[in-house]
Amino acid sequence: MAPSAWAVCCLLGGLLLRGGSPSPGPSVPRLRLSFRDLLSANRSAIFLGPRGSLDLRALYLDEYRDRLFLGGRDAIYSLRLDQTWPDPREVLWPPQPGQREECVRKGRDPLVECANFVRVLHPHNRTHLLACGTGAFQPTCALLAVGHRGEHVLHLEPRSVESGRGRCPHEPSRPFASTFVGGELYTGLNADFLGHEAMIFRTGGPRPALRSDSDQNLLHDPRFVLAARIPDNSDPDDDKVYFFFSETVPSPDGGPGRVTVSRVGRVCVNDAGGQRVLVNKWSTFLKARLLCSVPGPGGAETHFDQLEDVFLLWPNSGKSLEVYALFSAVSAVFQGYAVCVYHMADIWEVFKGPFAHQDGPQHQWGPYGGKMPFPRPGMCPSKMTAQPGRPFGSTKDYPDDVLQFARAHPLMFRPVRPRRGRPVLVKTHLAQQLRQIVVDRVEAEDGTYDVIFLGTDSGSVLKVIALQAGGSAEPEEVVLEELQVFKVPTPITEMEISVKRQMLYVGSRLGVARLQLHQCETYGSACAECCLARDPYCAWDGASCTRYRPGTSKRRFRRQDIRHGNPALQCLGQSQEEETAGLVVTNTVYGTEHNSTFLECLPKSPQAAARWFLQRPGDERPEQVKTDERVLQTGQGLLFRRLNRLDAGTYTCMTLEHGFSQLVVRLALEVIVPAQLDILFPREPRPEEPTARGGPASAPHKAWYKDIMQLIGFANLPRVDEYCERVWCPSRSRSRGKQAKGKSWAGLELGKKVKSRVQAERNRTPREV
Ligand SMILES: *[C@@H]1O[C@H](CO)[C@@H](O)[C@H](O)[C@H]1NC(C)=O
Ligand SMILES: *[C@@H]1O[C@H](CO)[C@@H](O)[C@H](O)[C@H]1NC(C)=O
Ligand SMILES: CC(=O)N[C@H]1CO[C@H](CO)[C@@H](O)[C@@H]1O
Repeated sequence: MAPSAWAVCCLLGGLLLRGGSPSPGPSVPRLRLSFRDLLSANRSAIFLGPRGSLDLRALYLDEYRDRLFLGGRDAIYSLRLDQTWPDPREVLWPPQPGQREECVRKGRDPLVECANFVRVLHPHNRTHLLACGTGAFQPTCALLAVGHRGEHVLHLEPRSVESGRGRCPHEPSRPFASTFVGGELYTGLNADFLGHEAMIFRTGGPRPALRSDSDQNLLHDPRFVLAARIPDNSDPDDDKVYFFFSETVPSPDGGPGRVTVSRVGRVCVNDAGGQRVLVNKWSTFLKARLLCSVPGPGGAETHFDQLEDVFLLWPNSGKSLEVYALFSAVSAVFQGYAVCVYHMADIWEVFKGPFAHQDGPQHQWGPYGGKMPFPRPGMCPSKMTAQPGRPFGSTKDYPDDVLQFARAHPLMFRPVRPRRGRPVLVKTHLAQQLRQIVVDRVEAEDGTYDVIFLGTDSGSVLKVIALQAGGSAEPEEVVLEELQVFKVPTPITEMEISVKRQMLYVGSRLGVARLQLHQCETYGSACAECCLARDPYCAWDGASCTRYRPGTSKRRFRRQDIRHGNPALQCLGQSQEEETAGLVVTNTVYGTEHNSTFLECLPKSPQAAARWFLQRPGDERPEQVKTDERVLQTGQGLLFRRLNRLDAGTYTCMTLEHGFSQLVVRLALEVIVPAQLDILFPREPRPEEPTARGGPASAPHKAWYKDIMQLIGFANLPRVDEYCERVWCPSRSRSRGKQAKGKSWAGLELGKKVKSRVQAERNRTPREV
């Protein structure tokens, strides 16, 4: 960008100095886009409902019907995805009559708790959704008619309203997870009014409801994050519902206090409970620890134990599901986040391994080494168990010793370790907290990349890739973009991706935003900029930065290098064009000797480190500028605290990023020495100068002259018009036509006067200059 005269004059005062030389790390986002940027570029759109806030609690992305369903406070919304955003439909669903009053009477907060917060939205069949809300502390479920595909219908079926106990929590905000499988709802929640009793429930089908055994102490103050059916193999009898949660357990080494650990738990879809023991209770529940840690100095591991969110990356056929999990670690001295990836196959292995066993409450945990009953506890009744002579067609047929064992050993001994044994991403000392994760697997020219979208507590989304350099353990993290999706800082509570639409749907309490996954032209209009962006979605097509699509016909012209982001190789022959296209011109700036002056250089990427070079008149080549007490380099440019006449010359600001240097600005600095000023503008006004009667009074205009002198100097008198143009041109072109001559022209007239004065002085005293 061209440094404006404004920048030169006006930045002198209010400079922000960054400590040290500016070389930000890779975890600084390469591109930061504000709420306004996103809206004005049509990158995002916002829906806050008719009352300015939805109090959003549930979001269901329905790709089959091309709809987005939102559960809010006393209302449900439906938005169409295939038309101009958002064309909403609303259904009001307040609590049952009298319920709000009863909720208040029981001591609950009338504003924050005593409403129907819709927390469950699942597809029921081709025309209906199942919706459940807190019902002002009386959970309620109902069927919601949404119409067939292509229709935009939304209404509650009044006769379907029924109790939602065990299907929806009482509280509007407590973590909770649910999934709908085969007409039944699986939930992990605290099901009682006081919120003490944590359970995994199955309700809603023809089978009797099934729940956790409360004597069994299966779950310790759990925070449920996700529930999903994940088939183990092609046998549907083997299907299981997995729950991801963290819990607070007694210290495993027998010490005092409690510790937080993260878990994956599961139950069989065809679990029917036991016949004599565990009647209407889960007979197949097992859980294992999810480990996510980094080795620290001296072999001590830093554990990330609080599970924040989970995203399931479903593979193309033939590959195992990958589980992306976002963890936090919060201690008095340290706050950090980590993303670990687990292969589903590794989770299955742990469930096939030894059970954790403790001889007594004071004993150490160890692997169970005794004789195992058959069928192995946790196994679903299937072809494997129902062999000839072994008629275990249902968990009701399981022998008592199997059920007793399952009851006493719900935990696996081995933890699940992440892919490559360590996180793919670790973030510490963040200004924000991370709340949500969504991942998109993207084909790029040089490979496949998992683009990670992280939702923060301040209403923004980080778009990140983690590059695994060949063989080395430490992945390289590249923060591509930071997108401020909501205008005000508000925690992001929901995130869903539509790969089909290349959109992210981002929810907070306030409402929901639709966000394009990429907008390649934002990176700039030059090949190098496109390449340095390292965005797997984008590539240089010979003319602009556009969405990369593998296998398109113009492939030959595509330039993309995510791994190294090296435009020197990718953009060979392209940068020449940019230079000759006149993207970088030399501008002249003026400073007064002994005064401060600022040369502005704003790299396009904050990841780039800026370097300044100076070529003095007569020098053969530029030399790097030496900074010291007098000459400071800041994040925005070069600050001369006290300008010296020897500082005059041509300054170039280059940025270095991934070994590729880019010329950002070239400035010719001219230094006006005080002697010149004194000759031109003596301290006392001269008698022949215009006075109050003849024109502008001299004393107030001394400041004007000084400003103009800073701009024009002596050496470049022909440029005075150019500079006046630059200083006044915005107001001039705006007022052109309306106001041929008037007050707004005063400055320009003044400039002309100065010019002739300068010329006169110059003729008189050339040697002194
Ligand atoms: C904004 O984006 C939407 C969705 O991609 C598109 O339908 C619409 O035409 C765009 N509007 C403008 C002005 O570009
Ligand atoms: C969906 O379920 C509702 C309620 O059970 C029923 O009225 C409706 O006919 C069902 N729709 C279809 C397409 O089966
Ligand atoms: C032209 C100009 O701005 N001169 C200023 C230089 O700095 C001294 C003191 O710092 C000021 O008094 C001048 O006005």
